[in-house]
Amino acid sequence: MNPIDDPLNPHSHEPNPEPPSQDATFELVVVNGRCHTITPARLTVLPVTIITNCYIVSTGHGTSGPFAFTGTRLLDLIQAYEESAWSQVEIISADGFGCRIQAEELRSPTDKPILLAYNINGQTMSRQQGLVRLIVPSEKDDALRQVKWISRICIRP
Ligand SMILES: Nc1nc2c(c(=O)[nH]1)N[C@H]1C(S)=C(S)[C@@H](COP(=O)(O)O)O[C@H]1N2
Ligand SMILES: [Mo]
Repeated sequence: MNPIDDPLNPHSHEPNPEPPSQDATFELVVVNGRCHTITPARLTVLPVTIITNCYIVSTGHGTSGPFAFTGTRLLDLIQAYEESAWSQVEIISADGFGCRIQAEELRSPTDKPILLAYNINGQTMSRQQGLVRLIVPSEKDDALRQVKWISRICIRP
């Protein structure tokens, strides 16, 4: 694959403004290959985490925020389903965008954890706003890790 087309090696670009579909359900593939269907409603019954004062920092079209995001810690979702040892996780959207996160980063203690967000400023996030959206508060440029419209999460050994 041409590296420029690899969703896990995202490059600076104009973000897609429109979701690839209306359905916010995504697939979670665990290390043994089993696939779980995760709806936003399923996420809301996992432990709730709120992070405030988040900015989406885009070099292309400026900074937006501050936002408060409510969601499930990515680590909490993984721990609810994964029984095998794992070292990294891939988060992919249906418009061919995504990122890879290492276990060490997810496990290191922080008051602003990486989140699968379903609310923004106390309201249900619209599909256009990214439902379900990966929020990586530590990211400071390009917003390349703030993946909108997650369609698949793949946990890797
Ligand atoms: N699925 C998806 N997520 C994405 C993108 C995209 O094109 N597709 N673009 C990224 C980039 S480059 C930016 S700058 C932000 C833009 O976020 P915003 O639409 O909330 O401003 O989304 C990020 N997440
Ligand atoms: Mo961006």
